[in-house]
Amino acid sequence: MADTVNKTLDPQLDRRGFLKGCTMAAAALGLSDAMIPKLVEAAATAERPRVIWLHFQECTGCTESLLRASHPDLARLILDIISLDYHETIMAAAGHQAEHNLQETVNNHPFILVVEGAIPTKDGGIYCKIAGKTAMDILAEVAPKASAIIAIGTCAAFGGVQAASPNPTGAVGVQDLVSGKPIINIPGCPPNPIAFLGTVLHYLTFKRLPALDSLNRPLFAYGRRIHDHCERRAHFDEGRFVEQYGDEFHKLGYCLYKVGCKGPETFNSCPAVRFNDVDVWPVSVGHGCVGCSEPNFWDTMTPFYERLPMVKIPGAGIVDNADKIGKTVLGATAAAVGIHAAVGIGKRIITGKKSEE
Ligand code: FSX
Ligand code: SF4
Ligand code: F3S
Repeated sequence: MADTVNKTLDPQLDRRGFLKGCTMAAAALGLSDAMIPKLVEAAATAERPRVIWLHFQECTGCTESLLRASHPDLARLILDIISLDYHETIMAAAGHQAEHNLQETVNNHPFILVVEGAIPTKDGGIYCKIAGKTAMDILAEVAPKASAIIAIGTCAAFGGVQAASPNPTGAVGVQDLVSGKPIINIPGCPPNPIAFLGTVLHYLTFKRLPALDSLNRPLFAYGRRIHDHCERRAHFDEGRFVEQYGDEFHKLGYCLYKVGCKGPETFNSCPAVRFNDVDVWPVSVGHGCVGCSEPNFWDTMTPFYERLPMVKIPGAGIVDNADKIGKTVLGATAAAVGIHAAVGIGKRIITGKKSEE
């Protein structure tokens, strides 16, 4: 039954595409060129880990950005290095056969669990059901048997937009319910496919998960602040701002801080890795970052089109101030996370194994 999803997709990736994808992942991981052959070898020869991919409360944007991106090589590479045994959006199986596939892998094989979407916990979790079971119950059944869990997207990592106040369904992320397993968060709404690919390739090459930050995000992808790598940063430092979308300063590519860019408080690799073959990211096409990879961004980063609550902006030499802004708002975010974790959680899934790295 293994690999039922892969067989429904395109023909094999050619050598050129394979090498290109591995090279991109190596660059994202911050590895030197000398490490590329090791990565390529692992991608080509390592036993492909079985993956069960569960969908809960979300828009399927994570899957879309991963598999339908204008990087066909990237999508194909991801599907070449994992054995995707269960994925509700793209698997050929349906109904009882699909459920059988899920049980077969869960009960008989080691597997990595990927969760996309938040888990509603209010009223016994009735706001998301698949095959008659709540998302909470499915997670409670599958998570304890997984070798590791990847929460893909901000919904699975932190609850996502559906957790916005007043969070009517009690939506939470995987780590709010599951403990005792290695959990790696790959947030973003949607995340960059390279963050997922880099994580899997790191696992295959080095036999362990990449180093994580305090929010369980891989440091290689989330260790840098957007603002510090933004191509509009010189405009910020010089006090050249867009005052209104569509104004002359917008056309000149000035900094989007005053129209709401949350780059100073967001940690992600967007300016460096960018999206799709056209090599763009939100700020490069004229829209501020909304902080989509940060916990509670739906509450703490709104209104999206208003500037960060802060001090007045001097015309120049603002680098230090920008750094202070980031710290202040991140403090507020961390406090919000604490509150979020303390309330509204229906039940917790304890798996009994200690977390690893
Ligand atoms: Fe959507 Fe994924 Fe956003 Fe959530 O991405 S792009 S709502 S993070 O779970 O499908
Ligand atoms: Fe770039 Fe936004 Fe920072 Fe301006 S505020 S430099 S647009 S990240
Ligand atoms: Fe999200 Fe900001 Fe990147 S909105 S996609 S973290 S630029």
